[in-house]
Amino acid sequence: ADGVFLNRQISVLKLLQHLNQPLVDSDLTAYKESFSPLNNLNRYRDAEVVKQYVGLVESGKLLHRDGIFGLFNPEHRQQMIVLFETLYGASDWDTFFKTAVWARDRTNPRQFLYAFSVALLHREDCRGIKLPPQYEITPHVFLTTDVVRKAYQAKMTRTPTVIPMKFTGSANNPEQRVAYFGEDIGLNSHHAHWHMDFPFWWKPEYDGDKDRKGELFFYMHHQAVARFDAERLSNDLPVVQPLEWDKKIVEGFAPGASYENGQEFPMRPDNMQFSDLPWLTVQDMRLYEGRIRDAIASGFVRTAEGKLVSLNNTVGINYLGEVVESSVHSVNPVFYGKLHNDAHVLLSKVTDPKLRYGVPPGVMEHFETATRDPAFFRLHKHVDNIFKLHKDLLPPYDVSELEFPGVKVEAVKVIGTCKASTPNQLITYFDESHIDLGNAVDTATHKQVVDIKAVVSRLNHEPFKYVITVNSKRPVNAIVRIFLAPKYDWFGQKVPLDAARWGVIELDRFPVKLVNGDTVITRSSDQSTVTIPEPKSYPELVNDVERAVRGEVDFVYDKHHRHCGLPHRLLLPKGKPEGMDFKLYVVISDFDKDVVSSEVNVDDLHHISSLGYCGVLDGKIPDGKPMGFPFDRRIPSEELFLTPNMKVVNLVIKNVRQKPVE
Ligand code: CUO
Repeated sequence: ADGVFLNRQISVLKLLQHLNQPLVDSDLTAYKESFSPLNNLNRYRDAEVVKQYVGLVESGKLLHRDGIFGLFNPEHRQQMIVLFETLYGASDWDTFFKTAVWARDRTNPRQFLYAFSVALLHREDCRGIKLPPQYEITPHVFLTTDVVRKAYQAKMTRTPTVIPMKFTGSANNPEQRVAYFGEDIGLNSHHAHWHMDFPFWWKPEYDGDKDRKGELFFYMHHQAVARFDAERLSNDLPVVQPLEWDKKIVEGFAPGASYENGQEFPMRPDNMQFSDLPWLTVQDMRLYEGRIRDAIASGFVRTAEGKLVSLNNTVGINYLGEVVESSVHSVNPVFYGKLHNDAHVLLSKVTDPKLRYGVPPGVMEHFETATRDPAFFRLHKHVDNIFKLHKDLLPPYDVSELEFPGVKVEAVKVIGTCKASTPNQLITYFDESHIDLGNAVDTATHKQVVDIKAVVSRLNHEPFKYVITVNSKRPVNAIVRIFLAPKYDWFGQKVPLDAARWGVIELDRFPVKLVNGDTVITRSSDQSTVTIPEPKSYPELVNDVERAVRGEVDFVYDKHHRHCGLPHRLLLPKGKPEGMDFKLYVVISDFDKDVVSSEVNVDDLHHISSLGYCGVLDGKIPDGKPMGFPFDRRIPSEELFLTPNMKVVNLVIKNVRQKPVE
């Protein structure tokens, strides 16, 4: 990486340190005095928006620094958008960064962080810059209160400490068995970043066209639910039941965490019922959902102008995703409401719906924390069922859409790289990961650094590779799509393909060139295009850049770096100690038919990282097939479905106590 980039990268890291306290770094504080947005109005796309933001600051109307920023709170969000537009509209890096420094100490820290992060992720001149992990910038919202308390103790006594963090709940709660998944910090980070890359409040006038954002909303959450169900089956729990507006929310949840200002995240007891909020009733939810269901049944949505838009095609899901989420792109937010977003708020406020007790927002009201609550998956199962209704009304793929004439998958093998590996048997285990708590307790002015970390247990798996032998009658370009599905349901019954298909987990999707005759494709698990590698911890990242500045190491500049993506550790579901049966599906399709434009070249796609669940940041998603193809539609006949370009093999996933020897 060059000096300009390194300078930007280190500036960002410095800016986000100790966000709850005023900046002390002298390199940055210099800007605080020397730069003023109002004196530089010609350096922004929209001077009015800059004036609006400065006006908010000066009038004292901005959310207090000690307040709790909630993205679903319309006022908080509007303020954040004004700051975002100011930062995003800055005409060059210099203006952008100086504005950020100006805003940092004047804005609520998490409100600032959100606006700054989204602006950074979308600015052309910030491509490749790495944000530190969310859970190390604002550790409070990710950590349990007891860990934070212990961290303070360690700080007071200046004792370097490693504090074990347990999953919330107790063994009396069966849901506890899958807490390792919902509470995984990497999963929460992936989810938070997905919503930063595809904000529901993203306006059409911002540039960057957010290709298939509504469909991605469906698919990323659909996969999260499918994965949660596979984890549940791995732990002898039945698949998650959808929430219904009129039924009890059976599972409670106690986050055991506190906001930076000391207020506790509310706990929800078992069997709560949805109730009306002052501005939103449960009846509204039924009404909006009824309209959405009517739209699906009739095969079209009605736009705000009264036009009918057909859903009976491959783009129908995109319209529906925007409507259900509901994003600014919804064709008719007044008529269809904000079903999914409002459900997050209803759940978050369910213990104090009349706002009588000043209870702060629940975990469901922040994308950074939502997946901790089992109700997150129940809500998204409900939402997913709405999408399923639509997909089930589309005609099943016929053979001509499934087959790839002349191409036959001869053999599929999955091989773990551990010493004791058996073919088609993969190993998962739990390992330990450290979270740096420097920003939870350190004071920015306190020079003496005490090493304080939390240690959490995380699901991981042995590295493995797929070996796929394909025979082709001619040299041709292809896309390999790999999926995994549990073989048996909770009752121990074999799952028929038409039921299993909705629960398949996407493991990988990548282009290949097939030669005339046999091609042996070898693909390692860590190349997966649904996952991202483990992010570096905050101090590690700082250290790497500082060393690169001194010329000691090279800091790899990757323009295509993504923060969104399932943590690679979670690629495989846990499985069982005695081994759990899965089916692995390999589908080879015709690259030239699938890609969105003839200009997409097989050789140009290697930079794509977490395309599967996170799409792309610029331009069009190269793979034009509906997400989840070919499992997204009904499969009336297994025999007709499995054309020669597909193959299914049995796979066993075994969870062991200790990391196997590589
Ligand atoms: Cu991601 Cu409900 O959209 O959490």
